[in-house]
Amino acid sequence: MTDNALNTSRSQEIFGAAQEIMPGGVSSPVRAFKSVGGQPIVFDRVKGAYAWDVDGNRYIDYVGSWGPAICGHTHPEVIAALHETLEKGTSFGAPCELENTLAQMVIEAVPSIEMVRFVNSGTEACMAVLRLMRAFTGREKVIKFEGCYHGHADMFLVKAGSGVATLGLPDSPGVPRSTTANTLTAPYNDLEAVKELFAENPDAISGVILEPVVGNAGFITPEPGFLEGLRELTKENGALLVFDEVMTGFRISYGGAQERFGVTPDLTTMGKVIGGGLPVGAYGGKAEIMEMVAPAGPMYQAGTLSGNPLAMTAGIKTLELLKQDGAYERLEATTKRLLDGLLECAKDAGIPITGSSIGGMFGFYLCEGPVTNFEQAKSTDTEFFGKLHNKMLEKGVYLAPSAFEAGFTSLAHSDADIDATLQAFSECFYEIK
Ligand code: KE4
Repeated sequence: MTDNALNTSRSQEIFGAAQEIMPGGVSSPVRAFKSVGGQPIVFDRVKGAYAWDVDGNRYIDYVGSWGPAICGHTHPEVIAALHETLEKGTSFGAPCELENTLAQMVIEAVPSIEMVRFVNSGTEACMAVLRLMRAFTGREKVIKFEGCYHGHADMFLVKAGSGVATLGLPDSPGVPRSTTANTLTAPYNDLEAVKELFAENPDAISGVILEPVVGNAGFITPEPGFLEGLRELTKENGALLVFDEVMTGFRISYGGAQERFGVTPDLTTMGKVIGGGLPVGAYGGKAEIMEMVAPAGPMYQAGTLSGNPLAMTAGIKTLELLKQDGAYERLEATTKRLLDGLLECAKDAGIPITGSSIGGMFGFYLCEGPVTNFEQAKSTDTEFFGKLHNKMLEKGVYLAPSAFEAGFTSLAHSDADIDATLQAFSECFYEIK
């Protein structure tokens, strides 16, 4: 990979205009490159493992639209299926058999899910699942973990990860104290802290919600016994265990983290991959609990575009591709080769680094490690990461524009792409240090 300053004049022109008409020039904060500096790259098109910007520069893409592009961008079979559905309509606002098809696939794949409701984003799924936790248990408090991100609904914007951590927002303005008073937090991987919260709030906690692998504070895996311990603690206290698998669902295995780690929650939220690049979120779990959701039960939740045929089609085709033999073995091998190579490049250059990967997601911190919770994650060298991010762009590699985000591979990333990426990392580490 040769080092060359990128021509991004068209990106700068478009992003400059965007900032005049949209807050920060983006539709979602993390895209604004605030924490890595420099100007966001304006995408023109994507295909497979690659993205091209409006100036014609090509990048190997490790964001993949933040998870959905797990089969590679614009997979021909997904596009063909979408064209077919398009002819019949994009949204009905009425029942459609495609919803049955995707629901059946999700139920067959995910151990905790006997019944599922589709929504339009991970945020909606997490909002609804919290309401369901409260409706089912009659309790108002919820435990979340520092650094975990469950979308931008008020009650979750407490010590959240992703863009909140990236932008250093302590707790967003506009969130009433009365709303977050019922949100209790604990350090990730700290079972004792969870035990204490249950002891301090007897019969008041509806449940515990967590990312079973944290992808919104960088990349933090559960310590042995952590998920199992939460399963026991919630059962002992008459509370629900909820896995937010918006990111890990169909990403770290076909059955998600709950299949991979063998711990079955009561409820699960999903998103990203199950929409195959179109807006889909979902929440599901035991039928006994899900039957509370209107119109089967009294807990209200609704959505104009929920379950629309176009989004269902993209999700169905994406899961069909992922079900094919060898898909996850290939995804795992690609991601592990990338991460192992990255750690080696940094160590060769004498750069402190720690990191790991599971299935099609990975993450690293520029510090000695280990990193088992958000507090430790904050010791990563964000300044070095900013320089690394910018230099990798110059070398044609697009990493998540934040030190507090996971990275994503796809079935389209080739060995040559991984080799080129590792070459770029190695050059960058020596150029920056
Ligand atoms: P959305 O509302 O963005 O579809 O999903 C919210 C959400 C919920 N739960 C988890 C575990 C998530 O990772 C997310 C969204 N993830 C971020 C990336 N870290 C979306 C990117 C963005 O905010 O632009």
